[in-house]
Amino acid sequence: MSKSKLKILFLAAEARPFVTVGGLGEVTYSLIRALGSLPKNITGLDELDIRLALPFYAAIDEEKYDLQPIVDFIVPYKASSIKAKAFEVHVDGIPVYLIHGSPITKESGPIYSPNAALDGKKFVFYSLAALELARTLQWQPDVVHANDWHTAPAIYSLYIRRKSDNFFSNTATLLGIHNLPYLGIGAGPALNDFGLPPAHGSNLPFWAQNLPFPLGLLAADHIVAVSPGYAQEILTPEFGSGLDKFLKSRASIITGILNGIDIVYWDPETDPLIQFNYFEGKIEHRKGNKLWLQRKLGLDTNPSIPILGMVGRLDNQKGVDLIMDALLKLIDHPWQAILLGTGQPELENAARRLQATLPNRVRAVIAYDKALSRDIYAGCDAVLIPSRYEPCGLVQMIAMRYGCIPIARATGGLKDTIKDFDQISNSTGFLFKKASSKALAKAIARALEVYSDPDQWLMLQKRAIAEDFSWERSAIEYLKLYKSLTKRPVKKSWS
Ligand code: NHF
Repeated sequence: MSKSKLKILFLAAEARPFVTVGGLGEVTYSLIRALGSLPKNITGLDELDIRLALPFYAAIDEEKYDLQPIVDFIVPYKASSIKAKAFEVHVDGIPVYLIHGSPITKESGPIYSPNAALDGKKFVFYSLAALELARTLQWQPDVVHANDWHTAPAIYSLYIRRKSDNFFSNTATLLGIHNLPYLGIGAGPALNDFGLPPAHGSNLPFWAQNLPFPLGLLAADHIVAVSPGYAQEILTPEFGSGLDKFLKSRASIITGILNGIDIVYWDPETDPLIQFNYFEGKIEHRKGNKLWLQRKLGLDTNPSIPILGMVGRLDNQKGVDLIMDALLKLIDHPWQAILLGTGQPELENAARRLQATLPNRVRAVIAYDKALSRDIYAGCDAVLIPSRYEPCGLVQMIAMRYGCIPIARATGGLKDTIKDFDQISNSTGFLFKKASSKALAKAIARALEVYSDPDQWLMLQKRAIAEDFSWERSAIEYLKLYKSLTKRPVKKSWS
């Protein structure tokens, strides 16, 4: 007989609308919303009870939400304990718990802290507090779905306590990998202080036996990487962050499920932040956005010059350095470029330098600017995504939905979501293999050539816009996985 109610506790360091630093915040919100909106005839359940717990960061604006204090409880710490308090708020019908406690302070950063020790204490506290909260509420989750290193301690803790703690003895665990290289270095002492021992005797490499993410990966009943491509890549030395051999030993419980995008939030037809709304059938209206963008940034207002955009963190992972070198190699081609984001100071400076070198062609906007990012999707012709690795990537999916063509490195989720112009007649973008400025420059040159044929470019845009990146399909895959996990015996020793 199938279970009529399924209870999922979702843990992540970020979630829109409360806090979003990167893709994780976007994915958390849109995935739980998609799960929460699945109709009963699809879920086959009387109730899918999904709840989210978040740290109550200093950056969350209390005034904006109708927060209800619900319970006080404690989290064991060293020989004593730390007091915690939970507030509840509903977002699109989903209960969200904001967890307050002394390790979640202003000093421990608005969200992430450059101080690994403070960050470690904050996230281990929050992970364990979320479990204690469930216990205090007497709400027994069937599955705890944690994400990345910040919440991996909850998975490890469940593995340890399931042997003797009746409340959680049947709670299954799922750990999402959004960004493997961030292993939680610096959080080792906090694990120990909160009573989580190193996993000596396990098959984790010795150096990883006291790190949150590896411990979560060791303990989880199932692991999900955010694209099928990344699920394969993490098993290789190039992308495995030193854990590739260990992850290979767990390959049978690793699945890749592609992220989606919230197609209501990202919709050029209704987007209130862009100047001219449009849809596939009226794609020519994009031109107004392009001219507006050129004017806004003081570039030549000429619709025939292709604009290349870049939106996101200015860091090494994203290959921002490759963009600057590649553009300099393409000086003889017609283009304008807009780089938007913040990140590593040396890359921010390099972007500023590029603008100083090519003041008529380049704009480097070193800021987090939501409105300008929308203008870029709606007004640029192409977006550059030369990531060194990309677990899934959202920029390419959003860009395609706005008819902005991705020029991206063939890695992880980029490879899974973009069909390269050279290979397939139903292509949606341009892919290149090697993480070099030469390879990127070649891909840009290919795109510029296609751009010079307006009919061909239009066909490309129409195909890109027509791609379906909505969450429903992936939400159904997660649901299937949750259901299958509740049927498997939970893991009580290292495999
Ligand atoms: O899309 C959300 C995001 C991914 O590729 C992205 C990344 C961080 O690097 O899953 O997480």
